[in-house]
Amino acid sequence: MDKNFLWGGATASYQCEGAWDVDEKVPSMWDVYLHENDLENGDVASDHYHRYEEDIRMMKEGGQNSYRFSLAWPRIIKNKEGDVNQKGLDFYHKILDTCKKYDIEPFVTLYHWDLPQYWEETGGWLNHEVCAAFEHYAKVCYEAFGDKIINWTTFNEPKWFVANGYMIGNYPPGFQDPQKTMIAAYNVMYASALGVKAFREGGYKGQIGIVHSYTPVNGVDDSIDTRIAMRYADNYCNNWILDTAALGEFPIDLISVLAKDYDVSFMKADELKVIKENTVDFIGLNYYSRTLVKPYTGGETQLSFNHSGKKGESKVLIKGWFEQVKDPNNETTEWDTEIYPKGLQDGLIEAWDRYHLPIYVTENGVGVREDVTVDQVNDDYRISFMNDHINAIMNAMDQGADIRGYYAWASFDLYSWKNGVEKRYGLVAVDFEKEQKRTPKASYYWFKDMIESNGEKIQRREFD
Ligand code: BGP
Repeated sequence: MDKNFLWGGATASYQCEGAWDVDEKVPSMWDVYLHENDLENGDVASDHYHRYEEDIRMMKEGGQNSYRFSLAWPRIIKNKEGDVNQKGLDFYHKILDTCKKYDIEPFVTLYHWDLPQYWEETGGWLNHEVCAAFEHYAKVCYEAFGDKIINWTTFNEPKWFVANGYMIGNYPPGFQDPQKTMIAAYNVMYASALGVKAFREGGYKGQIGIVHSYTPVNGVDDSIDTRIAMRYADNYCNNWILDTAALGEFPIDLISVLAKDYDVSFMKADELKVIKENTVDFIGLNYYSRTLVKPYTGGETQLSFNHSGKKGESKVLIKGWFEQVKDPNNETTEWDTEIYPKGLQDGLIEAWDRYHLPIYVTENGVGVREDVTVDQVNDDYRISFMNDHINAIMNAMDQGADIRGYYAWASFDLYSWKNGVEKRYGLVAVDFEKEQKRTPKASYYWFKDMIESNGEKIQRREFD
């Protein structure tokens, strides 16, 4: 591996910081949604707000050279007028200075889903004004941190928060409405392009990209109907983010299909030009699994998501488009995520062939229930998961893909959105019951050895 390859873990502000109302932070849409619905929340989470020093030191001690995290918009911008909260900036300066102290390269996301509630109250991503507000927030961040950060990304996973928030309805704001989904998707991609534009115009050093929840698509067979279903699935899952961010264009066949049933007049020529002219420098791909599909011709759209950790609750069937199916030969987690490292290899090669941009694997991990009261969590399943996925990355690199980093999700245990803290991903165990005690898991030491061996410790194999 190249000596500049970035090895680290990733987190997100809402999922780890806690301190939800400290130092003049205003509520985010997630704070309000979870409080109002009386659901487990991230009020305290991993208390990274107060324990960042220990957390970043542990990254260094674990052999890592980078940390991917997000900035919280509601910590930094106080209101719709765009006033800046200096205390919010100060917090991230402390994080960045600690990264520097330990020689950890920051890899920073501007938006990991915590929209300020004052914007949600005006319609959130359905309100076009939020695009300009995002641009303002991005500019504030570039100005404040431009000399400390060289790796920026605009959004984390537009597909995931838009589909879940506006189509499936399991995330705030909880809509199940295709027209709203399209408007939110468009506004997010336009806002992302505005963020890229402001970065370039400001002449800041470094590079800017976007992070996508990548689910490469496979079909159950090679028939024409399955191939058509695969294209629908790829457009729904991947292309409206990656084509738009990397090539500057929404997939034309997707827009023409949608235009038959929905109003697409919200797409404006001058804004599409901004999207075309402000494509990203690199792409970040979060990989948990692929999407295996077959045609879905009968019945209505059915979408549901497993937040209970009881197998069999996830469903994705989109009328006339595709049905997501399971491969009975592969293992799945209790949350219905198929373990399929070959999908990462295939997906990386596909993304490289298609976009020819540098790629960072910005999240990869496995979420499980774990007893963290023991002296050390022996998470051999996580070690084997990471081994197989890093092997997939190496195979893709051998075939020419330009991959520059790998981030385990997550650096340490944190709050997992609607799944609460029982679904654990961390390299470091956090005992939420016991004063947030941090204890490295076996995977943390394995990751350290693997990084120190520069990847030599990975057990290599070709996938069938
Ligand atoms: C990604 C998100 C992360 C993280 C991860 C695991 O979609 O970027 O924020 O949560 O998935 O998902 P979950 O916590 O829902 O299991």
